[in-house]
Amino acid sequence: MLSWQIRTDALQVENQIDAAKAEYIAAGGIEYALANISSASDSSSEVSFAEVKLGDGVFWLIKPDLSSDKQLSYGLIDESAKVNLNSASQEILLKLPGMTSELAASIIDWRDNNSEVTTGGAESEYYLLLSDSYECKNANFETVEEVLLVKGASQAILFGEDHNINSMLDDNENDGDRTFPDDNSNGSLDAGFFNYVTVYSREKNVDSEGRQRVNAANRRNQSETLAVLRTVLSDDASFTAMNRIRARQRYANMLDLYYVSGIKYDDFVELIDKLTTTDSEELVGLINVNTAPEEVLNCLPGLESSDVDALIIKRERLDDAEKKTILWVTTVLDQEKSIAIGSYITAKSGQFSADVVALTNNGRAFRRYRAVIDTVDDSAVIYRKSLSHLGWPLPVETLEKFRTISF
Ligand SMILES: [Ca+2]
Ligand SMILES: [Ca+2]
Ligand SMILES: [Ca+2]
Ligand SMILES: [Ca+2]
Repeated sequence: MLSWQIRTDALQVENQIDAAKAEYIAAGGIEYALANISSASDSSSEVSFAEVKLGDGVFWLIKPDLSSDKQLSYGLIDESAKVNLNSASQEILLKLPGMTSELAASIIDWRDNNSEVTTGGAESEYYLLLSDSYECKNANFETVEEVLLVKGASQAILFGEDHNINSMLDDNENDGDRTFPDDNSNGSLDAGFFNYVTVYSREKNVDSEGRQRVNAANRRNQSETLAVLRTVLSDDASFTAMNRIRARQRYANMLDLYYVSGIKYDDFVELIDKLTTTDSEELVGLINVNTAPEEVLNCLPGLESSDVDALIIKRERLDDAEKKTILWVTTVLDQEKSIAIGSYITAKSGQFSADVVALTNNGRAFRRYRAVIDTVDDSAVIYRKSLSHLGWPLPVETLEKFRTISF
C-alpha cells in the first residue's frame, strides 16, 4: 500500500520547474530513441537504455520482460514482433492470449469497409445504439487503444491486471478489489494482449538494396526472373528452375515458390531477397519470426506449440547471417507448415516503440511517454502519447534512491 502511495505521490509534490524539467528530459529520451534506432535490432549493441543521464535528470526506455512479472527490461520495443490488428485474419486474432470470439469478429468488422456483420461481430447498427453512440469505423486502426471502442473489448481484455502497463505485478495489481484495479491477488500478473498487438508493422516489397523485387509468380516477368536466377545459379540450373516455376500459376508465398523451384537451400537464401510472389508494393503486418515472442508465434496458422518451441530453440542457435531471411524456418517445419506461415512472416523489423520514463535528479517529478518510430521511410516519430497519469512504472526503490540523494 505504501509503495503505491509513493508512486502516485511522485506527481503531486512536483513544482512547475521540476515538471518542465521532466518534460524536456522525456523529450530528450524520445530523441535518444530516434538517434539509436539502428541499435534496436542489433544484438551486439552496447547502447544503454537504463538510467541515461540528461541535463537535470535521467531517463529509461522501459520494455516488458515477457518472461517475468518481477522485472523490467530496457530498450526499444519491436512492433514487428506483434500481431497487426489491421491485417491479421480472424483465425490469427483468435489465438491471442485472452481474445474472445466476439472481439475477434468485431475487430474484423471494425476495420473492413463493408457493413456486413461477421458472425459474432458488429457494424454500425450496434454502435449507434450505445448511450455514447458512434459509427463503426470501417477503416484501419490508427492506434492499439482504439480497440477499446470495439464491441467485446474492455480494459480487462486489453491490459488485464496490468493497470500501469509496465508488465510487472505492482502492489495494487495483486490486492484484489482493495485498490484499483480489480485483480485475482494470486501473486502473478494476468496481463491482456496489449504487448502482443500493433497497428504499425509494415515494410516495402523491395530487396536489401531498396530495389523493387521481381514478381516471379507473374509469367510476364519470365526474363527478369531468369536474370535474377542467373546471378546465383548456372545457366542450366536457372533454366531448370524457371521451367518448374512457370509450370504453376499461383504461389501462396516465397516458401511455396522455394519448394516448387527445386532450388537448393544455400542458393535460395541468396535469391529470396530479390524475388516476390505478389505485386503489392507494401507488405502490412508481417511478423518478424526472429524476434516474435512465443505468444505471437503461437498465433501463426497451422502451428502447434511444439512447432513454436522448435522454432524458438532453432533461432537461438542462428547467427545474424542465417537470420537475414525467413528461409531457416524450412529447416524446422515441414513443407506444409512452412508454406502455411510463409505469407505472414518476415525477417525484418521497421517499427519500434519507445516507452520513455524521465525523472528529475531530485526525484520530484517524472513524465512517461510512449512514442512509435517508423524507419521505413526516413525514421520519424509517428505517434506520441503521455502515460504519466498511470503513475511511476519502475520499482519504487529507484524513485526512493533519487529522493534520498537530494534530501
Ligand atoms: Ca465493417
Ligand atoms: Ca503493472
Ligand atoms: Ca487491486
Ligand atoms: Ca493475478
